[in-house]
Amino acid sequence: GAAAMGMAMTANAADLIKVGYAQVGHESDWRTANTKNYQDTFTEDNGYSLELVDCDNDHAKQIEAVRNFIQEGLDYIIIAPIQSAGWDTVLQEAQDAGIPVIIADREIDADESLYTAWVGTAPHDEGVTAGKWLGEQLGDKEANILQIEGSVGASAAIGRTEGFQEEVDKHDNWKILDSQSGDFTQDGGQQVMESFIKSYEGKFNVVVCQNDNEAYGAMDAMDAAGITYGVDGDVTLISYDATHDGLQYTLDGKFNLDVECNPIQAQTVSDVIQKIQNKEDYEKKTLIKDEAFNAPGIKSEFATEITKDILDKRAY
Ligand code: GYE
Repeated sequence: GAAAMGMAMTANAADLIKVGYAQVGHESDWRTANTKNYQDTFTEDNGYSLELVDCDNDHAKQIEAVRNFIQEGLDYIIIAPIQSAGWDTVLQEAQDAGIPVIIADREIDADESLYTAWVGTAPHDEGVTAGKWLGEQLGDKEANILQIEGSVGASAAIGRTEGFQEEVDKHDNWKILDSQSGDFTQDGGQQVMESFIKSYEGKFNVVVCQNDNEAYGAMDAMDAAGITYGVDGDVTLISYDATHDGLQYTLDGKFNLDVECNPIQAQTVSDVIQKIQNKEDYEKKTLIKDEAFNAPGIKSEFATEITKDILDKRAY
């Protein structure tokens, strides 16, 4: 009847579910893919109007974006939290206004009663995977590690750092020589790697970058200094995200390992919203599953060998 017709034609603005997404920024290819995934999913055809705000990796801007969503009286607010701390006040404001909040992608340090649901990935597990893989590959060889962390205060960085550290602590002959933030950007990765090379040239055999873009920057810095990495090089290079380009470098043997983190989360968030709309039970927390990929020819209990087939299926 009328509802079906309404869906088939351009949706009536009043019928659309109004959703605000306070997005982290545009720091990485992962983020670009995540933004596109929301734009492709929260469409008018699917019954939504989407207001997506790029918060430029600025916590104050993100709080302001959420406050604006509350003031506009949107139906749902989605937040990909830049940092995990500092959310109590604005979440209370959303709750007082009766607007459900879904935390997406990253985690926050706030009581669960302050938000409706969470959908995201498990950075701590990703860090553990990287560490276990390295242990398996090195056997009893020593590891002198340089780590380029993600953005300071972001759960994606905190979790990866802690998970990896747990594995480092199990090896007497492993050492993290230094660990600095590259802010999840290619430029940041390059700058940190250049300064690491000045301080530690000849002293490291493992570089861990907490996302693919940082790893591209680190490769540029190592190339410029004549340092070799990857399966045929002196340095084992580990990255996180497993975006298309990251997996291409893995297939080429430039990355030894790329630990996946899946940015395709919008449909899962939409499913939660639809359940709330229909007054059905929904999951308070939904974890998006990840795996890990290593260069061809490397057998591992913790990662899959990358193939051209897997790469070709990776759209982002
Ligand atoms: O790894 C990085 C992005 O929050 C999991 O943020 C996400 C991270 C991702 O900028 O590339």
